[in-house]
Amino acid sequence: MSTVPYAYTGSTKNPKRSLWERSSSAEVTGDRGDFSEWSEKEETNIKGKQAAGLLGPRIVIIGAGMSGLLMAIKLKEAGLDNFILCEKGTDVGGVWRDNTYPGLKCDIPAHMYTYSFESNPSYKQRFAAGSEIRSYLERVAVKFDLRSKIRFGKSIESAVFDEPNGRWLLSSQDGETLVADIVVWAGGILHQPKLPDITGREGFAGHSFHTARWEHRINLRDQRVGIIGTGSTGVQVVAAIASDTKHLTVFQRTPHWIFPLPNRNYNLASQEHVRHWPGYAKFLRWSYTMLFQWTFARAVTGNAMLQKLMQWQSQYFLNRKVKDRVLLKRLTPDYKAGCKRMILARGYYEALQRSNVTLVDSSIQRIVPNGVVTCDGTHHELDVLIYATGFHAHQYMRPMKVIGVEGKSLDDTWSESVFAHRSVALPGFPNFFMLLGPQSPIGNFSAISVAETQVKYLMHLIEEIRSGRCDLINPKQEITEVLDRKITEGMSKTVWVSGCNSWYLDDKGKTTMWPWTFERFRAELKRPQLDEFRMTQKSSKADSNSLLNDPQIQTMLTR
Ligand code: N01
Repeated sequence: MSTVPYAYTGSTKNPKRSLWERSSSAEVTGDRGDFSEWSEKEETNIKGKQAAGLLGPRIVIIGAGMSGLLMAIKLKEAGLDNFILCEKGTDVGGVWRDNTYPGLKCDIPAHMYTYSFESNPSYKQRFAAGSEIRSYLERVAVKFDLRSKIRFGKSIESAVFDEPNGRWLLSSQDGETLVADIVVWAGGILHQPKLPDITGREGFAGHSFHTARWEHRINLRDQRVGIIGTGSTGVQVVAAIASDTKHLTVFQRTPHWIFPLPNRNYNLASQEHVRHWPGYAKFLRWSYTMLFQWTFARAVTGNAMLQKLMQWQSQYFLNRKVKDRVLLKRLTPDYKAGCKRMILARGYYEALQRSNVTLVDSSIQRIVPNGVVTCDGTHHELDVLIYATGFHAHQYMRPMKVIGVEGKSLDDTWSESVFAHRSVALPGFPNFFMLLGPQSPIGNFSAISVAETQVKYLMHLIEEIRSGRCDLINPKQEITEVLDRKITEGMSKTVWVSGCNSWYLDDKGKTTMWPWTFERFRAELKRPQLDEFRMTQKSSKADSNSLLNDPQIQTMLTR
């Protein structure tokens, strides 16, 4: 196969520009022009498109999970083929690839968790198993012919804005440097497992692991298992493994509210309906979206009546499932429902009342080699310890180093708190975009709907670049500050700040979510208002490759 490098010859508007420039100077350690992943047919296609001026700017998408795949599909649809996805893992799927714990289910109705343009007739249940969603995403990657665009095992460690040349230089862990005109970070929110800071954790002598790194080789049967954490994940795990362990000890720091939305099986006939009638699939997606939009999404963003109704239903569910007054009291939260993310799950309360399960709500004092010691002095002997302790939700792309205009780093920009311009961009980081970034609507809602809104918005911005109206798009600092202030003010009405601790809050107690309804988010992101951005041309049209050798930049990258 030919491995002819495509030489970068000019600005993003130049139809003869590169597919992927691998810079040839000292900064780059990869071989020049090794396009071994590209088939000859693809190369011919690419050359044809280059000649026709169809390729457009070089775009790197970081992450091949749900939102990265979506971005890629929409770029392809728009004829913008000059992109790759860099995926640190070995397959697509993001959190659905990483999380394989027993009991993993989508905690919103799965027909709502599909792309609007691609239904999934194969779902077997309303709350589909994680493996079904993973298979769906794998199928989507094949159907939309994205796999050849994905560089698996490529973890991007830094992104530096090469200001003189108006481009981004991305370095991966294997020493390669990629050049991009546009970067779209699609790395997800809940992808960095958080282990608790408990004395003695390292000294535990049995098997221990985080739920997002489940050790399937360990057979839990005949083992004394402990699990720390009773959030959405812990509750699903407990319900699934309780009957498969010799003894299960559940360490609860705070009880969580559970909402009783029933699951249901989809039989073959119902799957066939979805397969053959696209209108029916759309109807299902729409009706669940409406249900969640008009209930949960409103209950948490200021509708006091709906919040009370949600809490009443959750309390009623708990009262019905737990008859023991003492246990009932220990499981009843003392904060408003929705303050922590509402759990939609079944089977947890039943599991807790099994004879081989113990709920422990005394605080953990320390972990010892053969178990956990709680503050009441009890020593809980364990063979296996599972951490269902959540994720570093406020890290976003970090620890990746990102350095923007005038050498300002992302760490400095976000030193007070994370924020974004309309959840997708950042002042001082031109052409660097995010999906599901800070201030995106999260909570009990479909992240796919959120990502679709953001991708549509970004496609308008990318079109400005592709068409040549500008090379660089950078949100105005002053506008972002005003928007950020409004969002912070809007937060005061949400239930998230009503007096509980959750992953919605950062370590300063600030939430970094969208505080209003999803409809408002969609309306505000319908199209970009271009006067919110500085749209400029590159000062230089010739790439040079000295930036990564700059000692100042090198210091920042190693800091
Ligand atoms: O994490 P969490 P999660 N000592 O942060 C406890 C999504 N999700 O993985 O409540 C003792 O909610 C902590 O206690 P407390 C969903 O968005 C989706 O469960 O802080 N305990 C809490 O109980 C969800 O919201 C799906 O007092 C400690 C738990 O660990 C998000 O992921 C399925 C502790 C952490 O709960 C995160 O859920 C599952 C310590 N030192 C999850 N540190 C699907 O849709 C933490 N805890 C498939």
